[in-house]
Amino acid sequence: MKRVLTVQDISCLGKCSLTIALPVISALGSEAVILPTALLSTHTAFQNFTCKDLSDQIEPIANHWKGEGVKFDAIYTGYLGTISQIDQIKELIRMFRREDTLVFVDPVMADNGKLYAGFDMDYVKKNTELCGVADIIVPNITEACFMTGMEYKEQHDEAYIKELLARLIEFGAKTTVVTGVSLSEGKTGIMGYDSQGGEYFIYQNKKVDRIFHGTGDLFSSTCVGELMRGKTWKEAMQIAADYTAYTIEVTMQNPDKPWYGVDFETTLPYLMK
Ligand code: PXL
Repeated sequence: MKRVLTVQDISCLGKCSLTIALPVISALGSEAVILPTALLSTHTAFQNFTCKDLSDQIEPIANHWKGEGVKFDAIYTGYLGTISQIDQIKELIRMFRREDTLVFVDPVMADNGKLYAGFDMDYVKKNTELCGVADIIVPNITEACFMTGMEYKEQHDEAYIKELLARLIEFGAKTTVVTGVSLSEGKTGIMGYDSQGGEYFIYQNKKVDRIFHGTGDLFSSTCVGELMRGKTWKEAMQIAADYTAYTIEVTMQNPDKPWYGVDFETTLPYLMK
């Protein structure tokens, strides 16, 4: 069985980061090993959330694993807390990366043209460095704009995304995928570029005009799980985009849906098929 280390926060309530990564990766048949970077009462879209930084746990946990001879087939990072923590995660990757370990970085820090609460341009710079050591990165358009210095455009075309991809590739990841790409009216999806094959990939789905938290984490966790099942990056991205779109559609049909996340619990059986 493949073993995936996923490094991100625990938002106790909110359906995002580890509370999505753990069930999704497990459902897709890989062992999910978690390294919580912070403990929050909720995700940061709530008011008055509590947050306990867990940076001081990273090194002792990593050293214990090293002593146990633990090996990972993938290391998947998501929402991290602080600049110094990103340095710690880079060191963790250096410690555990083998030739065939997939390093998948979702540089979670912004959406809809804005940085999430608590992040600034120094954090962006540090997250960009982390992207540089990854095999695959999956920023949304906002994150890609902050990292590259390009203007954020809600309305965009293929040429604009190609320019974003060209600049992102310079950071060093082998495969770069921009999410939240809408190339025609009523559609949304992804556009990616693989620098080894020199190939672009576009995949579009029906767009739902409502933003849900945690959908980026659902997309990334599904990609990682599918890559571990042997899918190519293009297949994994397509499955993850379809699954995320389907989950949003199902959530919209639930009159009792919580405002803070999607009903991935209802759709997990579909993903496993
Ligand atoms: O879904 C991304 C995410 C993860 N973790 C925390 C967040 C967010 C998005 O807002 O606040 C704590």
